[in-house]
Amino acid sequence: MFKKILIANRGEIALRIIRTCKEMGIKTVAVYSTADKDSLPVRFADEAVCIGPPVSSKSYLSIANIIAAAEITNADAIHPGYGFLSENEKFSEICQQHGIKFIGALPEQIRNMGDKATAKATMIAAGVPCIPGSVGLVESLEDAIVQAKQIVYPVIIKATAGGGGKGMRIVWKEEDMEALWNSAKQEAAAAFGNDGIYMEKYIEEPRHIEIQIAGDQHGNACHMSERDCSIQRRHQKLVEETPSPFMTDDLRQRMGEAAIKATKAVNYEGVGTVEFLVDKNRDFYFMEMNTRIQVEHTITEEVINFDLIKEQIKIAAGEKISGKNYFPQLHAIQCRINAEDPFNDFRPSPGLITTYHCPGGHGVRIDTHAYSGYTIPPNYDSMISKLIVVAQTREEAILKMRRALDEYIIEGIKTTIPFHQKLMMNEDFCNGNFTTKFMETFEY
Ligand code: MV4
Repeated sequence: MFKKILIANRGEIALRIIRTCKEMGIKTVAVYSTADKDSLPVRFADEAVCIGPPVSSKSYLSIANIIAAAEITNADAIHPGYGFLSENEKFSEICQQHGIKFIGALPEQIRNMGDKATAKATMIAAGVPCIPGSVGLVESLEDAIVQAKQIVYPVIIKATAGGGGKGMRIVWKEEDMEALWNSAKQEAAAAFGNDGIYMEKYIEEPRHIEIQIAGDQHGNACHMSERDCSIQRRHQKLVEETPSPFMTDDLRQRMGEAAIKATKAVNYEGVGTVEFLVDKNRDFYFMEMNTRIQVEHTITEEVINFDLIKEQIKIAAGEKISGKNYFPQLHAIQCRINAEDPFNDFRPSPGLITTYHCPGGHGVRIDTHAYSGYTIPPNYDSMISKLIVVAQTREEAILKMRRALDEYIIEGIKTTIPFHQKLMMNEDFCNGNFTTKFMETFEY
């Protein structure tokens, strides 16, 4: 087992990882930018190393600075958390070259799943259902027009280097293709330095349902059922829950099997997520595979009573997983509490937290690095807390979430707490009647 893990991240996830390391008897190294010198991960880690100024490119994204910090402190592994360098092929490879275990996917897995057209081709070959569309990249505008006719409009064109909606365009009719093709290519070139585009049939009003998976170094794989992440705004998830209110036992069985096929197809090592779109007929299609721990891993942990960070560390150290799948009996919901004004287009609201009081009680979990007197720097993601509830049923979980939100007091900044309070009272949400389009029409 590792003796010392460096956490190449900040905020709640850095703290989350430190907690598990402590429970496992593993020493921890926090790295921090000057903006984070007063943060809880820095206080709670055994050692802390400053790796640069607030701007991420010179600190949390600086491979050289992070490797130097690992060498100085003699860390034998690095946990990247989510975001930042967690799905960076080069970082995974450089860790390998320095004899430091990267607690995440191997470089070639990151590369192959990061290129969405390659990922899709891999999944088709493995027998995982995919959305009908182009085979590989679309070479030209003329080619796009020919293929779209075969696929039948509406179609969606997607940047192969994308994900998260960048370089993605919905095309409803042929006469719109040229302008949308050109703008997607331009956006992809600017954002990713790669303007490769592929095409699919556009699925209207889908649900975003993902399967948590794990694979070990010995070829074993298992799944831990689904999370419903359909409540999103501009590709930012707001609420996640498990099980999905749209799920059936049969669909879970089949999506779980497909996710295992995906895991085995890439000899996946570590914990990961296979994202699917599910249409109104409950047909499901592979969308992307995430080779990292996700923000919403918490709800899966609550329903299976299992520490996914611990599992990541054990898999990275070479331990075997049992290979049995998980079909939980509880219901968990997570609300992402962001330092944003939900009544002003979710505008970021960094600054000093003057009052902080968090809810508690049975079935309530909070993952946060916030405290009274903490100043949220303006340089990073605006998520400051995750409020998670777990209960016997979805109805009880919603009641518990309403109660917990009412107890949650954060003053000095604007937060998304009032948004979540309205959402938990919404009839369609409470009936499980929502798709990825929900936020486009939700008024509160
Ligand atoms: C789609 C789609 C409909 N049809 N693909 C959004 C981000 C990227 N991961 C893929 N996305 C989508 N791909 C086809 N063929 C709709 C979306 C989509 C979406 C997916 C999941 C969650 C929220 C979404 C919001 C808008 C569009």
